[in-house]
Amino acid sequence: MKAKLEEIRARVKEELSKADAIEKIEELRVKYAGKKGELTAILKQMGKLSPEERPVIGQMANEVRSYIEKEVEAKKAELVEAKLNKQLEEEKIDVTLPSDMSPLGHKHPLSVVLDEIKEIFVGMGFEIVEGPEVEYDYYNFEALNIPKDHPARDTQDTFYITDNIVLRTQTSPVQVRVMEKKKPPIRIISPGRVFRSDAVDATHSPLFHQIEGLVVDKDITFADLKGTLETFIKRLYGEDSVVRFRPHHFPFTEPSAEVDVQCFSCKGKGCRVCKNEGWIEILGCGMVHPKVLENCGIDPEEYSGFALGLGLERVAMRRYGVDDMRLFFENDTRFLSQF
Ligand code: 2NL
Repeated sequence: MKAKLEEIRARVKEELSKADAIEKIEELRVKYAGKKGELTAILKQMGKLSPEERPVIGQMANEVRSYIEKEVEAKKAELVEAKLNKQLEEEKIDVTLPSDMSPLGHKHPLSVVLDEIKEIFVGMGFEIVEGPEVEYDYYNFEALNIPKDHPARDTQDTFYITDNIVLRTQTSPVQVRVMEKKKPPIRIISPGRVFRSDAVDATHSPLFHQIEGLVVDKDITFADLKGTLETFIKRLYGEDSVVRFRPHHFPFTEPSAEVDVQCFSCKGKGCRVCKNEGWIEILGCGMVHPKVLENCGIDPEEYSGFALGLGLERVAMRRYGVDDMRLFFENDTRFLSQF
């Protein structure tokens, strides 16, 4: 029996040294020291021993059992550590390596120009006001002195939602709403999307952006309009810009004008940029029509005002030399990444 115990101990030692997985070690423990293991089998035969032999063999069996348990635990710990070290080695990350650069986006060219225009007007004391893109016919047309038979109301130009609801064709309705609510002084710009049922081509889109401006106060004159717009254009196109006012007609202003800037490419001589005109049209403007003020509950005998409107796409096309408006709306990054 003694020899058998020695032999078990030797076999455990031998097998443990060969074991390379935690599961195998556990199997080993069960095989030798488990309830149905070899050691237990030997202990069951203790009854056959003489009373003198029993304690000696008993002690020896206990020693072998604790030897097995100790060695099994030690080997287990060794393997767990080895496994962890291997994992740590394999999953090592060099935190000092430079990372892949994720591509940075940037402002859309229309936003660049819009932000610049907003900044100029805010600098002159204007507030920025926005409003609904779906409007009542009343706010888009009626209040602005655009009569029922005016060509601007033609179904060719306006998207009708119902008989009296439209997609706004300009941002003036935002300003009408402000005049209705607020007593002058009023000094606002209203930028936003506007809609016209135009066929798409290089210079027309059914959706484009407009910026309108409105000033209403006591004693506002055409001189205020001229001064403000000259300042605006010089800030936008450079202090040496030459500006001219040309008589025009809008139903919502009287008198009305269009404002041109002398071609910055040929200085007025005529070239491809200005289509040989020498001048480039920038915006439309005028003194707010007394009927419009009245429609909004403002007494035209007490107050006067001026208004202006300009298209954002046109400004951006000139600024960046873009000859096709559609490029702004296609979101092709090969185009957009150039700005
Ligand atoms: C253009 C230029 C313009 C206005 C817009 C306006 C707004 C109110 C009252 C009076 Cl609330 N006028 N806006 C004035 C003149 C020109 O836009 O080319 N429009 C077709």
